[in-house]
Amino acid sequence: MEVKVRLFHRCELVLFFSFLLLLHFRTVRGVWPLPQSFTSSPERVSLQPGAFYFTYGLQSEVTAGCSVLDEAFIRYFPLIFPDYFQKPQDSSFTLEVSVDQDDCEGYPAQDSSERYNLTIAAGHGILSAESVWGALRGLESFSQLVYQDDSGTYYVNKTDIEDFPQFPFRGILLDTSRHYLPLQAILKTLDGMAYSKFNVFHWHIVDDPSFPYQSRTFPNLSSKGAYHPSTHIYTQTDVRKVIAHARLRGIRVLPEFDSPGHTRSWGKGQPDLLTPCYRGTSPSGKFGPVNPSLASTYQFMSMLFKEVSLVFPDSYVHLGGDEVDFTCWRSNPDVVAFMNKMGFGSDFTKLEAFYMESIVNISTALNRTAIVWQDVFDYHEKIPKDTVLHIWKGVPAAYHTELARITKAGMRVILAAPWYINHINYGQDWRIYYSVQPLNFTGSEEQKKLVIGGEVCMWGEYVDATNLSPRMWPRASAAAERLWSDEKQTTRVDKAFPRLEEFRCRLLRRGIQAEPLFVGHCRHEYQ
Ligand code: CP6
Repeated sequence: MEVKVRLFHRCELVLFFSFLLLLHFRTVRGVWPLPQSFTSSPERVSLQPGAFYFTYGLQSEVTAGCSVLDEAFIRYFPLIFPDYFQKPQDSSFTLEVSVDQDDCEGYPAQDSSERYNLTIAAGHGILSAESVWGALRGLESFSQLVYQDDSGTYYVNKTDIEDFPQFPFRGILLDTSRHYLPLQAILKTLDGMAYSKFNVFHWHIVDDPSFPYQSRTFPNLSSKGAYHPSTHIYTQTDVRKVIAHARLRGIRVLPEFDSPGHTRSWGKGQPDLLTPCYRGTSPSGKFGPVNPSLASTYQFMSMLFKEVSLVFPDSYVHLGGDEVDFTCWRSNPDVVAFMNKMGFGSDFTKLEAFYMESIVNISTALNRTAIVWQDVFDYHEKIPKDTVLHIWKGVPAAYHTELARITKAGMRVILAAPWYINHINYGQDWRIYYSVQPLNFTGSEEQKKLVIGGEVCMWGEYVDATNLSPRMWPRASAAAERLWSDEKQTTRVDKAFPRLEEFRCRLLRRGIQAEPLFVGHCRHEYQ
């Protein structure tokens, strides 16, 4: 009798300690951003790089020859085994990948499934997904589960993951107009994005200071408008490389050609596009926004966006529409005459609305869904219903009002306002990015469904290739977890801290210069 009771006690203790261990593995070792459902056992399986295999499952619609996954297997091998050296092998491990749809030659899209299930057992793992894009997310998670002990042996714990993103749109904006970013800096950013499960590269490719996009239709735009006509441009080949690199990582490329404001550089290579500003009765020699009173403007825009739709495969295009200054339009007699002809009186927001509506219609005719900055809604609530509004105002906290106001009108939104990562502060500002609650605004369930995601913006006034990476990482990863993971499981910033520290060390190990969160060290420092 006594023996029985003692045994029972011992069992309880064992249970208790395995529970503690489980908690330990849940909170310390693991995957960033946190999977929706994650169970890990303290039982570990050793992995030997020389006897580790990726295979396609027998039921998989996608098999060898699928570029997205074949190339991902090659990429992930050294990420899983960072300092691989040949040792005698005695047991093998196979990660079997199965995908339901053969979407290997296509591009990731707004409605692509990124869901995956991952099970790790002795000797093998099973990764299943509806699409190759989901399989990529699962490979990333798998690569983050593998660790080394002090002797260098690799292990993975027995694990079950069921995972899918909270929001379908998880973007990063790079601004290549304020400073030119060399192609390598963009490609490296795409690598970092894949590690944090971001899926949209919003390329704010041109703006006032420079026009680096080399257009086939209008080559003068970059030959006259770029910082340098041949070294500071993105050729068609460069753009194709960016799109291909992104596709292989399940990342969409969303080009932005911002107008009618933010277009000073366009004027250098395209005469008569911008509005000549007047001082009194004569032109001052300065130029303002795109001239909305000329038919030639709309012909030019049609041709430019026709080209954009052929070069960029994504079905969304960003049309800008932010921060238009009316001073120059107001000064120009031709614009004022056009206002009268159109019956706009002296309300320049009507003129701006007319212009944006024309540009949105041009992109709709090209089968593109338009994304515009929220300014467009502020002066034109009747914008076509499938247009997506990009919320950038309301920093630091009033963006909830903006979300409520715009979704109330039934419009879809992307939230950028709380994630202006080009801003820097002393201390741990990642905590602010992490604590954003995109759905914590007053509104119906229907309204909440209209929040399709969020975006981290890296405006380029003070950023070029020298400081891009440490300013981006790991702070952007804090927003990545907010956009991927279940908000209820990721409320505690103090719990996120050791996980983000570990993830930051992983970024260093993978050659991404990510700044430290606080005092400390990584087992492998940045080389
Ligand atoms: N460039 C463009 C910018 C900004 C916007 N559009 C911007 C404005 C204010 C802040 C940060 C960025 N630099 N084209 C607004 C969307 Cl605080």
